[in-house]
Amino acid sequence: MERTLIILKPDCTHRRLIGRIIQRFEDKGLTIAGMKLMHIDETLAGKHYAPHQGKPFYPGLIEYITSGPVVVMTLAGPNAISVSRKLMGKTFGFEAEPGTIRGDFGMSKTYNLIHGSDSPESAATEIALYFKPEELLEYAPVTDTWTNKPGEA
Ligand code: 3AN
Repeated sequence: MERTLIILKPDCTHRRLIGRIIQRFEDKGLTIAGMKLMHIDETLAGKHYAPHQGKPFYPGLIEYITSGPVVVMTLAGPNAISVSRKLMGKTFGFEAEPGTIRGDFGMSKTYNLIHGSDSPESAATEIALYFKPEELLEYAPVTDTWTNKPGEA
Protein backbone atom coordinates (compact mmCIF):
# COMPACT_ATOMS: atom_id res chain seq x y z
CA MET A 1 0.00 0.00 0.00
CA GLU A 2 1.49 3.37 -0.98
CA ARG A 3 1.98 6.07 1.65
CA THR A 4 2.14 9.85 1.32
CA LEU A 5 2.82 12.75 3.67
CA ILE A 6 0.14 15.42 3.85
CA ILE A 7 0.44 18.68 5.78
CA LEU A 8 -2.59 20.86 6.46
CA LYS A 9 -0.77 24.19 6.63
CA PRO A 10 -1.31 27.03 9.16
CA ASP A 11 -4.03 28.69 7.04
CA CYS A 12 -6.10 25.47 7.35
CA THR A 13 -5.77 25.52 11.11
CA HIS A 14 -6.51 29.24 11.50
CA ARG A 15 -9.45 29.06 9.08
CA ARG A 16 -10.88 26.00 10.90
CA LEU A 17 -10.80 23.93 7.68
CA ILE A 18 -9.09 20.86 9.15
CA GLY A 19 -12.21 18.71 9.47
CA ARG A 20 -13.59 19.53 6.04
CA ILE A 21 -10.30 18.79 4.32
CA ILE A 22 -9.60 15.53 6.14
CA GLN A 23 -13.14 14.49 5.21
CA ARG A 24 -12.23 14.65 1.51
CA PHE A 25 -9.36 12.18 1.95
CA GLU A 26 -11.55 9.83 3.99
CA ASP A 27 -14.40 10.10 1.48
CA LYS A 28 -12.02 9.13 -1.33
CA GLY A 29 -10.99 5.97 0.54
CA LEU A 30 -7.51 6.83 1.83
CA THR A 31 -6.60 5.52 5.28
CA ILE A 32 -5.02 7.64 8.02
CA ALA A 33 -1.90 5.77 9.15
CA GLY A 34 -0.57 8.58 11.35
CA MET A 35 -1.71 12.04 12.39
CA LYS A 36 -0.53 14.83 14.70
CA LEU A 37 -1.06 18.51 15.44
CA MET A 38 2.29 20.24 15.73
CA HIS A 39 4.28 23.39 15.19
CA ILE A 40 7.03 23.08 12.56
CA ASP A 41 10.19 24.90 13.67
CA GLU A 42 12.71 26.53 11.31
CA THR A 43 15.11 23.58 11.40
CA LEU A 44 12.44 21.08 10.38
CA ALA A 45 11.03 23.49 7.78
CA GLY A 46 14.53 23.85 6.31
CA LYS A 47 14.84 20.07 5.98
CA HIS A 48 11.36 19.71 4.50
CA TYR A 49 11.83 22.47 1.93
CA ALA A 50 15.54 21.82 1.22
CA PRO A 51 14.77 21.23 -2.50
CA HIS A 52 13.43 24.81 -2.72
CA GLN A 53 16.36 26.48 -0.93
CA GLY A 54 17.66 29.48 -2.89
CA LYS A 55 14.39 30.08 -4.76
CA PRO A 56 12.90 33.58 -4.44
CA PHE A 57 9.83 32.33 -2.58
CA TYR A 58 11.85 30.21 -0.10
CA PRO A 59 11.99 32.73 2.81
CA GLY A 60 8.22 33.33 2.56
CA LEU A 61 7.59 29.58 2.42
CA ILE A 62 9.54 29.01 5.66
CA GLU A 63 7.81 31.95 7.36
CA TYR A 64 4.40 30.61 6.33
CA ILE A 65 4.87 26.95 7.33
CA THR A 66 6.34 27.92 10.74
CA SER A 67 3.69 30.58 11.44
CA GLY A 68 1.15 28.41 13.25
CA PRO A 69 0.02 24.88 14.07
CA VAL A 70 -0.23 22.33 11.28
CA VAL A 71 -1.81 18.89 11.02
CA VAL A 72 0.61 16.31 9.64
CA MET A 73 -0.76 13.03 8.31
CA THR A 74 0.56 9.91 6.70
CA LEU A 75 -2.13 8.56 4.39
CA ALA A 76 -2.15 5.08 2.92
CA GLY A 77 -3.92 3.61 -0.07
CA PRO A 78 -3.46 2.43 -3.62
CA ASN A 79 -1.69 5.24 -5.53
CA ALA A 80 -1.96 7.42 -2.41
CA ILE A 81 0.52 10.00 -3.76
CA SER A 82 -1.15 10.78 -7.08
CA VAL A 83 -4.68 10.41 -5.71
CA SER A 84 -3.87 12.93 -2.95
CA ARG A 85 -2.33 15.39 -5.37
CA LYS A 86 -5.43 15.21 -7.57
CA LEU A 87 -7.59 15.97 -4.53
CA MET A 88 -5.29 18.92 -3.68
CA GLY A 89 -5.31 20.53 -7.14
CA LYS A 90 -2.70 22.75 -8.78
CA THR A 91 -0.16 24.56 -6.57
CA PHE A 92 -1.73 28.04 -6.77
CA GLY A 93 -5.30 28.52 -5.63
CA PHE A 94 -6.22 30.78 -8.53
CA GLU A 95 -5.20 28.04 -11.01
CA ALA A 96 -6.59 25.03 -9.16
CA GLU A 97 -9.76 23.48 -10.58
CA PRO A 98 -13.03 23.84 -8.68
CA GLY A 99 -13.71 20.57 -6.86
CA THR A 100 -10.13 20.33 -5.64
CA ILE A 101 -9.08 21.45 -2.15
CA ARG A 102 -6.97 24.36 -3.40
CA GLY A 103 -9.57 25.16 -6.04
CA ASP A 104 -12.42 25.33 -3.54
CA PHE A 105 -10.82 27.00 -0.53
CA GLY A 106 -8.32 29.59 -1.75
CA MET A 107 -7.01 32.02 -4.34
CA SER A 108 -3.48 32.56 -3.05
CA LYS A 109 -0.06 31.66 -4.44
CA THR A 110 1.56 31.44 -1.01
CA TYR A 111 -1.29 30.41 1.28
CA ASN A 112 -2.16 27.24 -0.58
CA LEU A 113 -3.52 25.25 2.36
CA ILE A 114 -1.90 21.86 1.91
CA HIS A 115 1.27 19.97 1.13
CA GLY A 116 1.40 16.49 -0.40
CA SER A 117 4.45 14.43 -1.33
CA ASP A 118 5.14 14.44 -5.07
CA SER A 119 6.97 11.10 -5.54
CA PRO A 120 7.64 7.84 -3.69
CA GLU A 121 11.15 9.12 -2.87
CA SER A 122 9.94 12.40 -1.37
CA ALA A 123 7.14 10.58 0.48
CA ALA A 124 9.68 8.27 2.16
CA THR A 125 11.95 11.19 3.10
CA GLU A 126 9.09 13.39 4.33
CA ILE A 127 7.32 10.66 6.33
CA ALA A 128 10.61 9.96 8.14
CA LEU A 129 10.95 13.67 9.00
CA TYR A 130 7.63 13.74 10.86
CA PHE A 131 6.89 10.22 12.11
CA LYS A 132 8.74 7.50 13.96
CA PRO A 133 7.97 4.06 12.47
CA GLU A 134 6.00 3.08 15.60
CA GLU A 135 3.71 6.11 15.18
CA LEU A 136 2.36 4.70 11.91
CA LEU A 137 -0.43 2.15 12.18
CA GLU A 138 -1.25 -0.52 9.64
CA TYR A 139 -4.86 -1.58 9.53
CA ALA A 140 -7.45 -2.30 6.88
CA PRO A 141 -10.76 -0.50 7.34
CA VAL A 142 -13.58 -2.98 6.74
CA THR A 143 -14.96 -0.82 3.91
CA ASP A 144 -11.75 -1.36 1.91
CA THR A 145 -13.10 -4.59 0.45
CA TRP A 146 -15.75 -2.48 -1.28
CA THR A 147 -13.82 0.72 -2.07
CA ASN A 148 -10.90 -1.18 -3.61
CA LYS A 149 -11.18 -4.65 -5.05
CA PRO A 150 -8.77 -6.83 -3.02
CA GLY A 151 -5.51 -7.33 -4.90
CA GLU A 152 -6.38 -4.63 -7.45
CA ALA A 153 -3.49 -2.26 -6.69
P1 3AN B 1 3.27 21.64 -4.62
O1 3AN B 1 3.04 21.97 -3.17
O2 3AN B 1 2.01 21.79 -5.43
O3 3AN B 1 3.96 20.32 -4.81
P2 3AN B 1 5.84 22.86 -5.27
O4 3AN B 1 6.53 21.63 -4.76
O5 3AN B 1 6.19 23.37 -6.63
O6 3AN B 1 4.25 22.75 -5.18
O7 3AN B 1 6.17 24.05 -4.26
C1 3AN B 1 6.23 23.83 -2.89
C2 3AN B 1 5.56 24.96 -2.18
O8 3AN B 1 6.25 26.16 -2.45
C3 3AN B 1 4.13 25.19 -2.67
N1 3AN B 1 3.19 24.38 -1.93
C4 3AN B 1 3.94 26.66 -2.43
O9 3AN B 1 3.51 26.86 -1.08
C5 3AN B 1 5.32 27.23 -2.57
N2 3AN B 1 5.55 27.87 -3.84
C6 3AN B 1 5.93 27.29 -5.00
N3 3AN B 1 6.07 28.20 -5.98
C7 3AN B 1 5.78 29.40 -5.40
C8 3AN B 1 5.76 30.74 -5.87
N4 3AN B 1 6.07 31.04 -7.13
N5 3AN B 1 5.40 31.73 -5.01
C9 3AN B 1 5.09 31.43 -3.72
N6 3AN B 1 5.11 30.18 -3.21
C10 3AN B 1 5.45 29.18 -4.04
